[in-house]
Amino acid sequence: MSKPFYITTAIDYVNGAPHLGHAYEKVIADVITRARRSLGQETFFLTGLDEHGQKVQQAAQTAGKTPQAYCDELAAIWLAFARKLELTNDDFVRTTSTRHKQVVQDILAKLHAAGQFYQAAHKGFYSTKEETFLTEKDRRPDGTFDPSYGEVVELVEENWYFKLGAHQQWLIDYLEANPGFIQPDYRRNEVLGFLKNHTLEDLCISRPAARLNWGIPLPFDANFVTYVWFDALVNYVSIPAAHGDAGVCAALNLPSSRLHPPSSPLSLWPADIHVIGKDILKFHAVYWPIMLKAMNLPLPKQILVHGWWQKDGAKISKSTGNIVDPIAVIDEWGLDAFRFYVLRELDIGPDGNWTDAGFQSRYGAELANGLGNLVNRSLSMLQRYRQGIVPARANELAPDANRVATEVRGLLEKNELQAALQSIWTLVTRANQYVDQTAPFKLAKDPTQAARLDEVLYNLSETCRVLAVLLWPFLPGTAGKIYAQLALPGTPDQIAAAGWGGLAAGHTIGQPAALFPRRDQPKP
Ligand code: ME8
Repeated sequence: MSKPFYITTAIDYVNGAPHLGHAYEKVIADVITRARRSLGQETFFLTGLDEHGQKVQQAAQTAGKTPQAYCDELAAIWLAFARKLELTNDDFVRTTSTRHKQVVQDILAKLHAAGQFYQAAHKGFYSTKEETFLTEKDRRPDGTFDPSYGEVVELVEENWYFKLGAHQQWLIDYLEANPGFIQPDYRRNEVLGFLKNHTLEDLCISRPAARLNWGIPLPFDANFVTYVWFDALVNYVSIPAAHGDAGVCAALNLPSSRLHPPSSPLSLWPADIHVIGKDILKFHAVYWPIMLKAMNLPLPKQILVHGWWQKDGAKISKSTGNIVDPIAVIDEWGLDAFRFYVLRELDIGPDGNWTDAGFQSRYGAELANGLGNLVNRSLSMLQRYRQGIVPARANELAPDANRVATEVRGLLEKNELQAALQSIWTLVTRANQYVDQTAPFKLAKDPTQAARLDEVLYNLSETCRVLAVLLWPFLPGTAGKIYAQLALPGTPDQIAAAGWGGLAAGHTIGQPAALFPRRDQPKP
């Protein structure tokens, strides 16, 4: 049984509606998944929802609903959002599902039996409003806590702790020996710096049920529920277990009778990539590897860390109204325009800044006037001058197309999505220049230039076909439309088809139609 390329995203808190940051991360994972499929690999793409914990409990309370009813309602919205983004996820985890909760409890029971946990009392400053312990770092320079924390009281609380400290040197050695484990490099250096300069505190893995009951009960102590991060991280292996992953089931001694393994089990773990945002790096690069080591499971191959979006240079925030509603953008401009902007504008790593003007400028220049214009005029001229019938093969643009296809293949293997788009657009630009240089509209007026016009039209229509193949992971709808306008069967979802010369002489194309309608009016 071959192991699919297994990719995950962070699972989102269901304490509100999805925003730009959530959409961006899911689109990154979707493009990487489609790219791997295009490169000929089997894939398994997991995304989903983090439904337990204080944030969700509070949001449910505010909405006047039980946490489960609240989660069920929001899960429908988030699932619809995944469909809106045309994510090709193979499963969708909800941490309130039985298949997940059981695995969390199995792991807790196993680690407890192995002596990995201990109980201790913690004395600290507790914000009743935020329902969280504050640390020394939360103090203002004058020693007081910010009034936004409300009343802060000193409290002693019993909890269960997971022994992390014993694994600190092991983790440092692992990160040093595996430079690709956390990407980009500066994120890896951040984690190494943290580990080398701090003594790891043990991780509190419980919350007293008396103050937070929206969580998975500890199987060995009914007075506590599981800390939401311990619960959430486990999704990356609970879903493989639910798909009958033999390695996970064996390492965790999961009773296969209870898991109802599917008739054709999948071998998923270890994950090839966890795609996450920069704020949750410590959980994935410190706690999760140590949890896996304690479970006797191998570590994921890579943690790929993206940056955060701002809007107009300021933090995205519902309360200040500084938001980008991805659904509104998609409804107005189309899904592919949204996918293109976020991937072309921002490399995976640094922070980005959304501006409506920047979005519209890329839409106009690169999509409407660049790609859209190229495809539309190429296919329109083939219709007008040759009744849509593809002339004999010609190879003038073949070196450019083949160079870009090779470059894109290499960049997709390295998950360099922005660079891949830049490379694809060198071909768009080259082909648009070719139209201007060869002036087929003039050639068409001169019967002695018929053979030259044939050559030009073949070069252009074949370039459109190659572009559809290269674009498919990024802009699947647009790639499909180009294929349909070329009247080619199937989906351009295999990069192997990008080799020059795929369009056969004598083939009749379909009707061209604008891919990205021009918008001369700025968005109101
Ligand atoms: O952290 N720009 O959930 P979450 C880019 N449930 N990415 C952003 C962003 C922004 N402005 N805001 C948030 C959680 N994100 C946990 C994860 S995983 C086992 C549990 C990203 O809903 C953020 O970095 O707060 C994270 O990767 C994802 O959205 C979910 O954030």
